[in-house]
Amino acid sequence: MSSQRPMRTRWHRAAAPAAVLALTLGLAACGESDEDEDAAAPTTQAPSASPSTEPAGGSGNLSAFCDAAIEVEAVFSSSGPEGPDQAQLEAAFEEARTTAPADIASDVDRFVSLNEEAFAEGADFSGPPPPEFEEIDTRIDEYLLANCDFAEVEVTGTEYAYEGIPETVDAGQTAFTFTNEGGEEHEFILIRVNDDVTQSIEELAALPEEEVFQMIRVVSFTSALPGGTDYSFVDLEPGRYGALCFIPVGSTPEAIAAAEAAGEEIDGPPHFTQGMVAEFTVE
Ligand SMILES: [Cu+2]
Repeated sequence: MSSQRPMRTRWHRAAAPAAVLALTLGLAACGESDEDEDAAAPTTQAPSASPSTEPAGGSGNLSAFCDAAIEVEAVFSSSGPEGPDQAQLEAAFEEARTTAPADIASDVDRFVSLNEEAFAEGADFSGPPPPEFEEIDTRIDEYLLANCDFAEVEVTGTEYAYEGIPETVDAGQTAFTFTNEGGEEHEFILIRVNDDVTQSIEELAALPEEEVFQMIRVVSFTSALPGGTDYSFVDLEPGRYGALCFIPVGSTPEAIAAAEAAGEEIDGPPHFTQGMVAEFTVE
């Protein structure tokens, strides 16, 4: 629960493409971030002029809320290293807030507020998210899974493979549930390969960053420690998709904690080079 690694949570979705790149290059993605606990510190709740100061409680339009949740994730996941587009993000947040059913409205309101505070303060997202954020995020995810009419794909990760990814998946709104049944941390990074690209997912993963982002886009970014589960909600369009894990071999929770305490990175080869990579077609 509290053992989520900072870089691997939805709180850091905005930084996910950058993390992919850094890990592709074998660089430290988030090793130098122990002194920024003030980055996400809550400010006093002074009302601002933003439209997000309305009280919690939306229209209760479940279908529109499900759409909005997918849009929020899409805005985060599709952003480049510079972070998400602020106008798109604000619009998606506002749609989620104003359509949230009563059962989940207060969580959505707080989720949006925490994000807005972090962005307003220029948070670099390299520190751990507040525990409150993780709890709210999980409640919203579970609500979406139980109430939205999403197709569901259940994926498990072990050393070093994915299981449960079909060869073909129907286009449309889809919930991916990623459960880590292994002994190391794993991630499930979902990418859409551009139509004119023929390279394998492994070949793409090995390319320099300035090349690969001309050839793919990140659809979602999910990770879990051993025994953990995380979710992503996406609207799949037809095309070629890949899933891959950049976590270095040897990333047990104990090794991760020891490396972080020492200010070091685990330097094993990325899991995708050991077989933790998959490809499927959406049609
Ligand atoms: Cu892995």
